[in-house]
Amino acid sequence: SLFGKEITLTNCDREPIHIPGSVQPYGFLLCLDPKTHRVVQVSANVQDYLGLPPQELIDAGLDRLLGPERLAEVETLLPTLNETPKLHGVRLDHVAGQPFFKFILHRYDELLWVELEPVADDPAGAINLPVLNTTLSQMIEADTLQAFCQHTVEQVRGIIGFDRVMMYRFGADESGEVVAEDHAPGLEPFLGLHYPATDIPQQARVMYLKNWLRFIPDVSYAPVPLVPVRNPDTGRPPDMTHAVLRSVSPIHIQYLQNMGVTASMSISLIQDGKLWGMILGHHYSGPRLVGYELRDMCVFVGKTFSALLKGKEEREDQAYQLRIRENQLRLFDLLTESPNFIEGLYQHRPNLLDVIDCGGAAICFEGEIVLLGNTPTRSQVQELAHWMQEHVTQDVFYTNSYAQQNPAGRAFRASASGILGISLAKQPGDYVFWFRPELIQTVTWAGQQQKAEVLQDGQLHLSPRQSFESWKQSVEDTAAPWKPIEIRAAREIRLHISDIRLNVFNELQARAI
Ligand code: BLA
Repeated sequence: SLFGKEITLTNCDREPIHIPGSVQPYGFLLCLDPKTHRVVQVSANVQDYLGLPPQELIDAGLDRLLGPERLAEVETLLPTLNETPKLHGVRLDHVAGQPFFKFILHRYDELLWVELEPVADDPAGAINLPVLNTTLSQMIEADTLQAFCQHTVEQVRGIIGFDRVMMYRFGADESGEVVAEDHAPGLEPFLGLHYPATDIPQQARVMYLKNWLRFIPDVSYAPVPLVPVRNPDTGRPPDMTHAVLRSVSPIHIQYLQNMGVTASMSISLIQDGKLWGMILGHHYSGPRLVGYELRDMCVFVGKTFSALLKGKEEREDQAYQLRIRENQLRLFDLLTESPNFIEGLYQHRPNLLDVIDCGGAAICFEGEIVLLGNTPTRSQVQELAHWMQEHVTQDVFYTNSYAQQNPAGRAFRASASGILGISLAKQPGDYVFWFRPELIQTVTWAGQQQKAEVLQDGQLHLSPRQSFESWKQSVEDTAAPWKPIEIRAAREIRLHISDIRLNVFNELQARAI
């Protein structure tokens, strides 16, 4: 085993997935010395592709595979390489009857990497500019974040033809949620499912920031070792961060197999240098090879998504802000028109529930309590108001985990793990509250009926369904966080209420005089 005795959720982060010393056999690779261009290491399956024993290639030059013309082509490319893989299509002249190979070339870890993939699809049909153009138009024109994600997964599924393509979005705690998906008819939907942060360990996330695409055309492949496994210069296997054939972590292979996945592809989505999410492709009915150009097109879509994302999110925020503002203004009108202004907060629409996304709201006013929507009980709200009086000095208070501040809050975490509260000016004990339910009450998750089995036959049994328990623990007592625009809206409502009360007070005074 990789770690000796035990694989746990925490030592996952330590598996050195960048130096597996082996490849996936849908192609083969050569590592060259950057100065001499001689082969330092080669994957053992060169034998299957070219009928050459790996030992025979060690220390050889590319002239062993290529005739003078093609050799000259490749030789001019080699000095220009960096860590970004470059594609070059080449026929291996010396090997009779061989098809075209795609040469995928890059430079990394003091080596020149030459990866060779036999041509998998019709190269003429690979890059389809009209399709790409339509894809781009749809992505640019999408006017909600949801539509943007949905178009993107549909386009990627159109390109690669997998059974399922999902948009997987990370939260602040690095857990993830399937926010859009496109799948073949008859498959169980994954939309809305949540998975814990530990399903994608840290070192993998770091790697996915450097390398936009992971492709596993055959999940049941047998890894093929490099010969020799260690680079004689460094004494360790070479760093395969940018190698397309990099062999996948056996732990993750097990995870995919437990899900019934037979081929997998994922594309990074990056915002401000951070992993925002990933496009995940699953195929279930056997191996599925996707040619390099089509994979590159998927990377193009991923980069386009990443570039457009900020604009879409800003637009989404603006739309919400507009909705808040409109409801706020209508609420303010109602407040002014109501004979007892506090009635304006709850008796009509819009009311408190419409202004800010929440599950419920409460008003504590001159000893009365009004409840709206999904809330704690009347006496619990009363206690909350007491707690606020004792512990909170700010005019606006918010938390997405009240139970962390006051353990008594656990009793009503289902309806109010999140609390946004404003004190009504001057009057002690008068508050308006908005409540948000515990996240766990509102999410769909994989494996409701199953107990998490961490160890099975001494092996970690991995699947999204099994790993849910650990995610659940990490979000106990927690609601979705309050957004800055919501907090600002609450503050404005507070100011407006105190304004009205001041006006009423002034009018009364004026009449008294
Ligand atoms: C990698 N785990 C991954 C990847 C994904 C997931 C998307 C990226 C690699 C890929 O493209 O397949 C997780 N895949 C998911 C999730 C869904 C999915 C959540 O389809 C939901 C539908 N994994 C674990 C645990 C460990 C672990 C507990 O669940 C560690 C003990 C390890 N996951 C793990 C490792 C990798 C990984 C090591 C890196 C694989 C590699 O690139 O070599």
